[in-house]
Parts: sequence; structure tokens; C-alpha cells
Amino acid sequence: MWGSKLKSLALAVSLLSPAALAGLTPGTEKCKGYSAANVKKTGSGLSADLNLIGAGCGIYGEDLKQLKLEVNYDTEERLHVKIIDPKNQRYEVPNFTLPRPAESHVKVGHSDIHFELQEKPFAFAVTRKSTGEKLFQTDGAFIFEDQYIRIATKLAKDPAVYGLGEHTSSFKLPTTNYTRTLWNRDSYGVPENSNLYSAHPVYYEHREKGTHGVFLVNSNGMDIKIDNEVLEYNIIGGILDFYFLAGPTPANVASQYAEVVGLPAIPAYWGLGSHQCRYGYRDWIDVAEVVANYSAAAIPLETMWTDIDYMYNRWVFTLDPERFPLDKMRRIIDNLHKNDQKYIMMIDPAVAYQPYPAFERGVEKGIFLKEANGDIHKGVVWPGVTAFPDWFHPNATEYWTDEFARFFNADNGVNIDGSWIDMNEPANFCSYPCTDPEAEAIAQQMPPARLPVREPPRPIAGFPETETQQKSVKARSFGTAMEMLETRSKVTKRAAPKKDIISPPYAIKNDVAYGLSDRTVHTDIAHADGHLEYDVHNLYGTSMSTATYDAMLSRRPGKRPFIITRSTFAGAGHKVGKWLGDNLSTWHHYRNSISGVLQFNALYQIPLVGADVCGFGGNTTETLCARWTALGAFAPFFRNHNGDTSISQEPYRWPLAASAARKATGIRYSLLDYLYTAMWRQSTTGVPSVSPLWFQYPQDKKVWGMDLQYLYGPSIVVAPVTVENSTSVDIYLPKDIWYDFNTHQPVKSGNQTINNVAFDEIPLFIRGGSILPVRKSQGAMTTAEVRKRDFELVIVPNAKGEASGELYLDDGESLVQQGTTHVEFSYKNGKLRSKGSYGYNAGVKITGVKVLGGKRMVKQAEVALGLDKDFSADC
Ligand SMILES: *[C@@H]1O[C@H](CO)[C@@H](O)[C@H](O)[C@H]1NC(C)=O
Ligand SMILES: *[C@@H]1O[C@H](CO)[C@@H](O)[C@H](O)[C@H]1NC(C)=O
Ligand SMILES: *[C@@H]1O[C@H](CO)[C@@H](O)[C@H](O)[C@H]1NC(C)=O
Ligand SMILES: *[C@@H]1O[C@H](CO)[C@@H](O)[C@H](O)[C@H]1NC(C)=O
Ligand SMILES: *[C@@H]1O[C@H](CO)[C@@H](O)[C@H](O)[C@H]1NC(C)=O
Ligand SMILES: *[C@@H]1O[C@H](CO)[C@@H](O)[C@H](O)[C@H]1NC(C)=O
Ligand SMILES: *[C@@H]1O[C@H](CO)[C@@H](O)[C@H](O)[C@H]1NC(C)=O
Ligand SMILES: CC(=O)N[C@H]1CO[C@H](CO)[C@@H](O)[C@@H]1O
Repeated sequence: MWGSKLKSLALAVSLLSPAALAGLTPGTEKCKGYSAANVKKTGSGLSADLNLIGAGCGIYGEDLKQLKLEVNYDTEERLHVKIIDPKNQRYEVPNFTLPRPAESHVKVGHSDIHFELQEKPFAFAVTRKSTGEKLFQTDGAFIFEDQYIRIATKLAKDPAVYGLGEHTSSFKLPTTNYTRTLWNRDSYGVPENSNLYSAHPVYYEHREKGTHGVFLVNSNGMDIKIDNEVLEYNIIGGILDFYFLAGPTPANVASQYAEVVGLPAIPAYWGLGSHQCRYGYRDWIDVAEVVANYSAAAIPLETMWTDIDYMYNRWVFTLDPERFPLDKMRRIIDNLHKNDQKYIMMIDPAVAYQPYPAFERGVEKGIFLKEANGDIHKGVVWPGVTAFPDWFHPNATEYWTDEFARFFNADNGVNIDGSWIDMNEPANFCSYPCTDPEAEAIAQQMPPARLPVREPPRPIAGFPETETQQKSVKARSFGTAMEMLETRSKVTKRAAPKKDIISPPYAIKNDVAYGLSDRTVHTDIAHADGHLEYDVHNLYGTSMSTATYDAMLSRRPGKRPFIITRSTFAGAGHKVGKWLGDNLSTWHHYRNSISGVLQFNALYQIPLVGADVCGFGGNTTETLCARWTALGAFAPFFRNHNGDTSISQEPYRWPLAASAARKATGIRYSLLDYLYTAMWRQSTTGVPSVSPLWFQYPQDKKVWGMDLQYLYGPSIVVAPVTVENSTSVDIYLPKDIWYDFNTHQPVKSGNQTINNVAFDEIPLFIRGGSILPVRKSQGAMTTAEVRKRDFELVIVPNAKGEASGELYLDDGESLVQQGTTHVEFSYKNGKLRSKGSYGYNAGVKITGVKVLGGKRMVKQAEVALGLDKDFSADC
């Protein structure tokens, strides 16, 4: 069947003529492509040689003469297509960064997803048998040059395409004259449609008959252009390594994608509590006061964070001995731990190029990125001149683990509970070619001047010494960074850059004005194992995440590391969570945060995600902060964080924000096990814990473009007010049974306006057919307290009077659980049943049941149902 051109492919031939899709990148239409020969059928796919037709078009370099096509039917829903250079080993995303699924094969005839080959010019189509659709369909203008690969596919009419992040575009991507560029970068306040911190070369295309996914395993810089119902990849290196995922439901695609990139981690239970941070806490006094002020305002605070302020001159693995002295920091952390609260600090990858132990040990172990002549590759980051760890170096993980063990030592160091890693695109403040980093550091005033030491302005609980005025602290001299530098720095000579590695002939749209090496590690730097930064740039954040995971695990063996990163690549969710970076305190970014959360949770399998609540840059307002706090409580990762030049924005600063924090955190905590169960479900199947409405209502076209309303867990629709000063929101609920979460009153489906939404409230709707396990968490200030509370079941029958739900319980922190409990609840004909396995004794019961139903009818009963065996009860 595969040896020759088939009759059934005749149609494809005309559809796939070179002219059909030409034109998104000017000049490519003249390219004649390749022809397939030597087609060999295997039991589960085929292979073929691809021979360049004619001399090639040489658009961005010489065309490769011969390529190899390898097609494998991995599973019934997954097709793997690779196009490589058979003569030269080209760069491929290494397995140690993204472990690939184990090799698997199904017989060609058994698969729902099919590969159709057109031999001349070479083109292919991927079809879904069950719906009879072409999911992917290339044209003849296929180009494969050393630094430029072009392949394009036809999309559906009026296409609904999602993914290709990280982006701040609408969740449903624009499809006219649109370019998505993947090249990770520090992106404070960047314009929309620009490349951001992370690279996720996967898209989901949703159609009436089904959803499919296309994942390209390639970490090189690329532009993906969408226009005129065509999607075109323009890639500057690597190989083509596609996984086609057949769906057909959106959740199926999510699961199939998780099978390829790895199932995401379930976070520690406490990590779902509320978090507070800011850049600009000037000293330990600020940190201690925030904790005390939260408590005084009766707002739950699970975890206190510190940004880079704590460091001595911004050197990682140091404390500022005057502003953040070790004894005070240890006391703050001990106090937090005594109250079942947690503490997290930021760590950047760039190590200060200074004579201090963390740098010197790095030099000794050889782990910094180096120039061709062996000198350390220098950049300029917060501490001034810096060196960047090479995560591909054989000693790198050991170095990182050792630094964590020393600095974050539980007995005599800063005993953190989680880790926050930033600037790992990696960010560099020095523009290419950065010939004089020392001068650049001075010009940019890095590190910034330190604020004067001050005394506690008022007594702080837990710090008796603040109750009597302290003698002023004598400043300890460390010398200035520059003085130290002078004793140390030497002139470094850069190797002459290979022109094409620095400025490849095809220039991706790296923001507006930046070259590939601008404001990051230079692309001509070779890693210890030979990998070029040009190829592995987009893997820096994920490699750092893995090293940090190992370092955290080694501090607390057996416990799930809690890590939040800024830069990610496909598969990162297996180990870390992600915050959406440096957004602004604007209503636009408040709305936009929903698309960010949906992207990472539902599409990229990084479920633990959230934006900086109340906004990072600029000044928030009372109502923005109140609304954003309520919205942020319905993201998996819930943290207030802002910038050093912004006004303070802890929720207790304003009555409305404080009230929103109390109410929304209260609801979040009552539903914490509902969220945790959804995240456990995602960690075992890939089915997202937060999703766009089209995941559950795929046929309803009205929800395809929706990114202001979304599903939190399987059963709750979140529909925030989205406009400044407004107290109403226009919503659309798909055809189904709905109830208001707060009032338990029925709500009709369709378009409607929800009025009188107070500034400290957020509209929530429960979908008919659900059973929600709700903790009786009233007044609980920590997740440890939440875990001690009993449950109430809220039963929300569908049109047939039936409902179902589930509850997963474990110890909340062990990587390997001794025992877990998983209960499935069902409700039918007035009977509530549970069925499950009961390996974890949570020590709590179900003590109440509420059944919503009919017009305003609510049944409520006190019960005493155990979570240790199956039960059946009339309700
Ligand atoms: C990754 O591992 C798979 C299966 O073990 C292997 O087939 C593939 O060649 C490896 N890829 C790379 C880039 O090392
Ligand atoms: C497409 O977008 C670019 C900017 O990204 C703009 O310069 C150009 O004019 C647009 N073309 C059309 C046809 O709208
Ligand atoms: C804590 O609350 C006190 C009293 O309202 C206030 O003066 C102080 O600025 C607050 N400090 C911080 C860091 O929130
Ligand atoms: C690893 O570190 C040791 C010192 O701990 C050093 O001797 C060795 O050369 C390093 N390995 C490499 C590849 O740099
Ligand atoms: C934020 O408010 C502070 C204090 O009022 C002010 O100094 C600063 O300029 C404001 N920042 C912005 C971006 O408006
Ligand atoms: C919202 O109300 C505030 C206070 O009245 C006002 O300053 C602001 O301009 C209003 N914003 C909009 C968008 O109407
Ligand atoms: C109803 O809601 C949908 C989804 O938000 C929206 O696209 C549509 O414009 C609304 N229709 C009306 C008449 O408001
Ligand atoms: C640079 C940038 O825009 N970063 C973030 C700002 O805010 C939104 C949502 O809050 C995020 O999606 C962006 O990534």
C-alpha cells in the first residue's frame, strides 16, 4: 500500500499542489521541494528517502540534498512523523530534557489517525478515520536548509487554533496576519503578539467534528505564521519531529499530549494555599510585619515570599547581613512554621562574578558557561557582572544541590519550603555583543544602591527585641562590589562569532528590535557537552527547573518539591509550576491572566499556574486589587506579588481587597479538595483541572472564543466582572442546568447579565450533574487547618436528576504515598452512593448533604458518612 502512489491519494495531489499554500513567507512559493523515493512499509508505518528536486531554491542557505522520512503509528490516536538528515546528526531536543514516550507500535490498519503520502512533490496529509477529516495537510513547497525549515499546513475554514505559547494574545489565536515567535526572553511590559518567557510548540485545532493536536518537538527559534487558513512553521534549526494527536475530544488531546511530554506533577497540598510576595520588601522588618498584618486582618496567609531583596548586593546564595540577617530570618521562618505557614525565596541562575563561595565553588566545579577560549561567559544581571550555570555540565546538578544544601540548610540556614526561580530565559541586561560587561554593569547601576538600614518602627509579634528601641546596627563592611571586582576581573577575549549562529539568514521576529543573542546568553556559546546555545536556548529554564527539583528533593527527601519558574519548555509541568511573569496592574492584564492560566493548565500540562494578583508593574487600585484577588483565588497558583516601585498591595491595605481576600480565599479553601482532586486527576490522566468552556461544550460555537469565563475543576464556571468600576458582567452559559454557587438558586442557560456584583465578589456557577465535596473550612487560616475539617457534599442533579463527583485524599506532600483514598460519588433516584478505595485515613467525615434541584428546592440534611468504606444513603 505504501510502495506506490495510491488512487485514493489522487485527491490529495491536487489539494496539495505547491501553489495551494504558498505565500506566508515571501519567496517560498518558488521552491519546488522534494520527491519521495524508496518508500518502505513497516508493520507500523513507513520510511522514505526525500530527494531534493532540482538544485533547490536556496532561499536562506543551501537546501539539503537528501532527507529521511520516518513515520510510526505509536498508538491508535498518536502518529509520530520525523524528517531528519540521514547523513549528519542534526540537533534534536535531548531526552534528558524532554524524555520521549517509550517506543510503541500499532498496526497501520488499527489506528484512527492516518498518514497519506504524496510522492512528487513530497507532501503529506494526516487524517482522522472516525470523522473522515484531514487534520494536517502540507504543500509541495517544503524547504529544509541548515538554518531554515519551512513546512505549512492547511487549517479548517475560519480556524479555531489554540496554543503555541507563551503568548498574551487572545486564548483562541488570531488567524489573520499573525506570527507566533518562540524564543524565550525576559519580557517586562512587552507588547502583545511578542515572544515571552516560554516556548510551547504545540497547538490544538478545534472543529465541530473533533479536536486534534500537533506537537513539534523542536527547541530552536521559530516563527509560526497563521493567515488565510494556513499555518506555516519557519524554524531556524533542528529537525522536524511531529506528534499528531487524534483527539477526538479536547480532553483526549490533552491526555495524548501528556503521554508525550510526561504527566504533570501534583503539587503539595499546602502549595494551593494563598501566597504573598513583593519585590521591594526592604528588610526583615517588612517581611515580619506583613505576616503579622495578614494575621491581624484575619486574611489567610499560607506562604510568605521574598524576592531578590534579601540578597547581599543581589548575589545568589547570600543574605544581606544588615537588612535580612540570618538570625532574624530564621526566627521569621520558625514563627511561620509554628503556625503551619511556609516560606519561599527567589533564586536566579546568574551567579555574581565575585570572589565569594558560591561563585568560587562554581569555578572549581567548572559549571559556568564558557567562551571558546575557556573564559567564563559574562553577562550583566542584578548583581552586576555574572556567570551563568551550564545545566548541561556534568557537575551542574551537584553544584546546585550543594549550594541549596548549604544556604537553605534547615539547621543553620534559611529553611525554605519551596523555591522560586526567575530570570531563567536566561535574562541578561547586557546587549550583544556585550564586549565590556564591567562597564555595562556600572552604566546600568547593577547592583542597585542599598537602602539605609532602619530600626523597627513598631513592635512586631514574635520579636520581643522590637518592643524596646534598638541600638542602631553597625554597618558591616563588605567593600563595594566594584572594589572586589577590580581585584578579580581580567580582560576576556571573545571568540570570533560564527556569523550565522549569531545572525541566521532567516531572522525570527524576536520582539521588535532584538537579535537572538541580545539580552541573553550568546547563541555561539557551547555547553559542556557540546550543545550550542543556539539550539538549546529555549531549554534553559526547564533545565534549571530540573536541577532545582533535584536540589529541593535532596533537602527534603521524599517530599514533593514546590517550585515556581518563569521560563518553561514543553514537559516542564512534570516538575514545576509557573507564574505568568511581570504583568502590569491594569484591567487589560487582569482579563488577560485568564488566557495565561488556561494556556498553561489546559494546553501545556503545567497545571500549577497563576498571574501576579493585583498586577506586578505600575500601581494597582483598590477595586482592581479586590477583583483580581477574587479572580486569583480561582487559579491553581494564587499569589499576590508586585514590583519595587509600585505602591504596596497586600490585600489588607484596602477594605474591599481585604474583604475580597477573606471571602474568595474562604471559598477557595472550602473547595481545596475539589481542586486538589482535579489536579490529581490531571496528574494521572492529563485531563486539565482548569479549562476553557469548549472542553466541556465542544459543539457550542459560542464558547470557542471565550476567554473571560472558564471552568475551575470539572463543575464550576468562573465568570468575573471584567470592566473597571462595573458591577455587572455579561455571561453566556451553554445549554445545561446551572446553579449560582453562592445562593444555590437555579440560573438559566444562554446569554444574560449578572448585576450587582459587589467589588469583593465573583460570580460562580455550578454545572448540573455534579457532586462537590466541600470542606467546612469557615475560619480556617491555613491549609493544615482546612485538612482537619469535615466535608459537606453539594449535589447538583442534571436534567435527569442524576449527579456524580469524586474526591481524592492523600497526605498532601509525599512523593510516594503510603496509601491514598479515592471515592466516586453518584446520585440517582434520590439515592447517594459512594464507591472507592480507602488507603488514606483523613480522619474526617461527611457531615452534611445538600441537594439542589427543581425551582429553588434545596434539600439539606445532617449526616455522618465515613470516608473509610462505601456507603449508600437516601437524600
Ligand atoms: C530518545 O530516546 C528514544 C527512545 O529511547 C530514542 O529513540 C531517541 O533517538 C532518543 N532521542 C534523542 C534525541 O536522544
Ligand atoms: C501584517 O502585520 C504586519 C505587522 O506585524 C504589518 O506590518 C502588515 O502591514 C500586516 N499586513 C497586512 C496585510 O495587514
Ligand atoms: C502593617 O500594619 C501597620 C498598621 O496598620 C502599618 O502601619 C504598616 O505599614 C503595615 N506594614 C506592612 C509591611 O504591611
Ligand atoms: C567536576 O568538578 C570537579 C571538582 O569537584 C573537577 O575536578 C572536575 O574537573 C569537574 N568536571 C568537569 C567536567 O569540569
Ligand atoms: C505609583 O505610586 C507612587 C506613589 O504614589 C508614585 O510615586 C509612582 O510614580 C506611581 N507609579 C506609577 C507607574 O504610576
Ligand atoms: C472608575 O472610577 C474612578 C473613581 O471614581 C475614576 O477615577 C475612574 O476614572 C473610573 N474608571 C473608568 C474606566 O471609568
Ligand atoms: C451571547 O454570548 C456569546 C458568548 O459570549 C457572545 O458571543 C454573543 O455575542 C452573545 N450574544 C448576545 C446577543 O449578546
Ligand atoms: C509581559 C507580560 O505581559 N506578562 C504577563 C502580564 O500579564 C498577563 C496576565 O496577567 C500574562 O499573561 C503575561 O504573560
